[in-house]
Amino acid sequence: MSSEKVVLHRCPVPTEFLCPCGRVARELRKAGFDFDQVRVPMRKSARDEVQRLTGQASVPVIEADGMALCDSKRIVEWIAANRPEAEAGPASTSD
Ligand SMILES: N[C@@H](CCC(=O)N[C@@H](CS)C(=O)NCC(=O)O)C(=O)O
Repeated sequence: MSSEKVVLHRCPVPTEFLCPCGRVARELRKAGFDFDQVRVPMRKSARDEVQRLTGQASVPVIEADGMALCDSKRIVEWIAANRPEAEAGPASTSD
């Protein structure tokens, strides 16, 4: 289980349904994480913080447990393994 607040760096797309960033936001919420969101510029060349954290410019990126993780599939796997409710029972598979 993650002990620190998670930070999600995500694109400016304002919905939760059109892109990998929205998917990660939905999964974090569904899993019960308390998380902050940082909107990054649409232009990859302007994503200095993401570049510094991960060595590449794609989002979503999460900061959690002292590490930065990129790629939505890997992030969703991390969420499943570290969700705050993990001690309460198995994850719901519906979405
Ligand atoms: N395979 C990546 C794709 C990430 C992705 O497409 N991110 C979008 C924002 S949701 C992006 O950064 N687009 C800008 C670009 O690729 O130039 C993942 O699943 O994390």
